[in-house]
Amino acid sequence: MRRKLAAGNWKMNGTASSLAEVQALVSLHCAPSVDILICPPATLIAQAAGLCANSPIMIGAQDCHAAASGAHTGDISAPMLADTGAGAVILGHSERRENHNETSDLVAQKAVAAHAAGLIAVVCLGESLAQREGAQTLDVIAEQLAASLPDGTTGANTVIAYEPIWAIGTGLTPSLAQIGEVHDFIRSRLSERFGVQAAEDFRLLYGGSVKPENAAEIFATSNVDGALVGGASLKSEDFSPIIRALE
Ligand code: G2H
Repeated sequence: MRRKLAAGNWKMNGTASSLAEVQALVSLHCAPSVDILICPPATLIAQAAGLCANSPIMIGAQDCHAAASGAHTGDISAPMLADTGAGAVILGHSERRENHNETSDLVAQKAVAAHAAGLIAVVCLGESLAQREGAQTLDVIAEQLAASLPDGTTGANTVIAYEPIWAIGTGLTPSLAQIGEVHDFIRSRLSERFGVQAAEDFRLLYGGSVKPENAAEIFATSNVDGALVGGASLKSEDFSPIIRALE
């Protein structure tokens, strides 16, 4: 039985005062029946992890370098993230793919680094609006899924997040049928590659304009095991009801 996961992606938002939101979630969710992951900016990981030290809430990062160390000015490696208290790292978010020209091959290399450091890789996939309108969605997802997951990927070390680019931060969400179609497709592709039993272990998150008002119906959709939440994860008063909708 897959444990549901509510993951928050703060993106490039938050300063020390935002740690009050982490503290609020720690207080509100002492014994959750679902997993909770908060991915603040790297500057806050250590402090956030400290606040969650005696809590089931996990702190994660939003990216890592593929190398463990070296001459990569400004980058942060997976072992460094683990050292600061992170338990997971988001990889291949469309904003990384677009703004930093990240390819699926690079995402796979980063996933290898994350796994080696003991981090759960939250690997993001998603089509653009032009690809959706061109009926290319499943082809794009198939290519990204195949190329972004390295050998050694399991449901224990990896979570898949489906985030249609056109739904990110726009307030637009796909229909429940569209979400279900892609999630069912991802599960079937995982079955082909890793086997039916192993594929059942993967958590498949939906991401893109998830909010308290639409969370319950999204979570009732086929093969949706949780959400990767951006804007609505910044405030505990928004993220907490999303967590509760999953419980
Ligand atoms: C998609 C999501 C979080 P938002 O990027 O990864 O952001 O919920 O703001 O659309």
